[in-house]
Amino acid sequence: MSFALLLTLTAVLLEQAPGTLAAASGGIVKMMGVGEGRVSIAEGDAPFEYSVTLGSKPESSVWVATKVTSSTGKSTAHLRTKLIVEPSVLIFEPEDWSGDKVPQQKFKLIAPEDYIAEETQLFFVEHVVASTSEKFSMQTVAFEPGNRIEVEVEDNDQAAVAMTSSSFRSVGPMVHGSYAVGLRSEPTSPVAVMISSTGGVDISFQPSTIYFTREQWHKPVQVRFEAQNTSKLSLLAASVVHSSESLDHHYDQSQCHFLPSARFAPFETKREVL
Ligand SMILES: [Ca+2]
Repeated sequence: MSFALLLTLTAVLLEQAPGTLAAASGGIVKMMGVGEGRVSIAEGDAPFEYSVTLGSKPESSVWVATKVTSSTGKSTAHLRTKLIVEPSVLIFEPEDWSGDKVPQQKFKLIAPEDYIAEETQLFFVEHVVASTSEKFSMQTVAFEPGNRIEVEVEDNDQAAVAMTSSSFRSVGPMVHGSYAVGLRSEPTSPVAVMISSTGGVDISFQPSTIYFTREQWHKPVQVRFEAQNTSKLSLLAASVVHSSESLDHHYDQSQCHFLPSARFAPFETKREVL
């Protein structure tokens, strides 16, 4: 029988679940602790738990499962990493009802910690039931307060290219300096950061293009630069300029945030060291 229920449940999960088609004779699936059906979870925080019970003792096993969809319509593969429901199925058996005892079971909504900037996302958790008991078939059952729970997942990541301030020293006619560049969040595609200078001083950079991938995005890269045969005045007028390119829109030039800013004066200092 379990196998038959599993097949039914799978079939119901694959189909778009009908709304709340509550027939008068149908059973009730109650969700407790979900208020009006809207909850909010911060990414990486403790799971949100709610209890499920049935309005009456069933005649046979009742399976309750969930289906997660996103308001943005992204693929299920992506959703699985953003909102997880555990366990995958709750099973209520008639023998769980003894005396006045009303069995309750819990679903946990988990928003796992990650390092990707996604902004706040809205998900829908829908419930489906499968049972050989007529009262608890998907066609007759009613959900209280409703079949669908809206789950807002608050993201705690911010996409940005961040850099340290530069240090430098002059050696004869040469001025050598360095600073570091890193990403604040994991990109969904490789990111190229291009470095150039303006202000009439020829500054060379090593490297002049930095590539960050999903594997090593968290390691800041040291950038060395040098200028030569130039005056203090022109050095002070020089700027280092950053631009970026990526298929991840957070890191593409049009939307990319640079911290503290996309350009800075590498030879500016309060101390008279030049
Ligand atoms: Ca995130």
